[in-house]
Parts: sequence; structure tokens; C-alpha cells
Amino acid sequence: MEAKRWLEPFSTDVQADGTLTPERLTGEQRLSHLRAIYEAVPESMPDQVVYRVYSMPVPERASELQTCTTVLEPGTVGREYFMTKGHFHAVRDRSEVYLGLSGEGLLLLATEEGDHRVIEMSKGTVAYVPGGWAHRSANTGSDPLVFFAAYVGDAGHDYATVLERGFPILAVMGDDGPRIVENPRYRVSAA
Ligand code: PAN
Ligand code: ZN
Repeated sequence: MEAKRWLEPFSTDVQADGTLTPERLTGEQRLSHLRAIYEAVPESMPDQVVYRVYSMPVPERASELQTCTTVLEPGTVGREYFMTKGHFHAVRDRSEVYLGLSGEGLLLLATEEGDHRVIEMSKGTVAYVPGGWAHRSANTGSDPLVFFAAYVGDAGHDYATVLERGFPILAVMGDDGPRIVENPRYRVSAA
């Protein structure tokens, strides 16, 4: 039989809360898995889910687009807002687009040299994440921050670099709203 040349077209419904129909939960991050990204997680904090990712299944190759939604809960650890682990794409030049669906937050971006940017995310924001920029989302609102993402199929995720060096900037709760501050724990690339 002749091998299939093309994938089968398909569609998925994104619900108002960011979940997909049919259900496609692919990742759930609890506070206990995220301790290393915060300055200090108080022992008294419950081990709650900080975010979930729902992904559409396509092969991880450069000819495809990976797509998913992220649902990031509201909350803080100390003064730091709940945030995603953050990553570079393993294939560094692979780009990505985020589309805000609901909630309020900040998309933090940083290069390996320590250059950084901040993009405000809310419903309707289309954020372009070029290759070479690590990206992390922080929920600065009181509702879940929900966004859709599409990225080059073979991008892969390098979490280790951000975990080892930290992110140059942090989104923290100030007296009159969110503030961006330098991250004292950040170690710039030795290169
Ligand atoms: C997003 C992220 C998602 C979760 O889909 O993977 O928001 O963040 P972490 O992967 O940093 O835990 C994306 O940027 N994909 O490439
Ligand atoms: Zn990404």
C-alpha cells in the first residue's frame, strides 16, 4: 500500500477556559515541580496546580506546526507572580506566536546574552517570539491567564538553560501593581 503523503486535516475546539475538545491535557505543573524557579516557596503553601498545557498531536518535525493552549492560574509565591518554567527552543532559531485568549499577564523574553523584553498579554494580544529568545509567562491578574501558541514543529524545549541561569528579569507584585525587576539570582551566560 502506498505510504500516506500528508497528514489528515483535523480541528479542535478551544473552550472559554482554554481546555480543548476533545480533551488533550499534556502537561500539568504543580508548585512542588516548580520550586527551583522561585526565590523561596513557603512550606505552608499547598501543592496546587500552577499551570496546564493542552496540545494538539502532530509529529515533531520542521514541516509541521505544534499548537497548544496554556492555562496559568492566578497567584503569587512571595512577591513573584505564578509563572511558567520558561525555555529556549532546543533548536534556537525556531519561532513561535502566542495569542491571548483571556486573563492578564506578562510575557518575559530574554536572549542568552541577557537582553530582555516584556510584552503585556491579554485577550487578543498576538505576541511574536522570534528564534533565540527564551520565553516565560507570568499571570499578573486575578483570573487564569489563557493563551494559544503555535510554533515550528521541531523546535523542542531547552528548560535546562533557564533553570541553571535563571531569567534576567522577574515579574513581581508591587504596591500599586505588577513591576518588572532585575533578578538577583540571574547568572549571565559565560560565553
Ligand atoms: C508554550 C509553553 C507553555 C508552558 O506552549 O510550553 O506555555 O511553558 P513552559 O514550557 O515554559 O513550561 C511554548 O512556549 N511552547 O513552545
Ligand atoms: Zn516556546
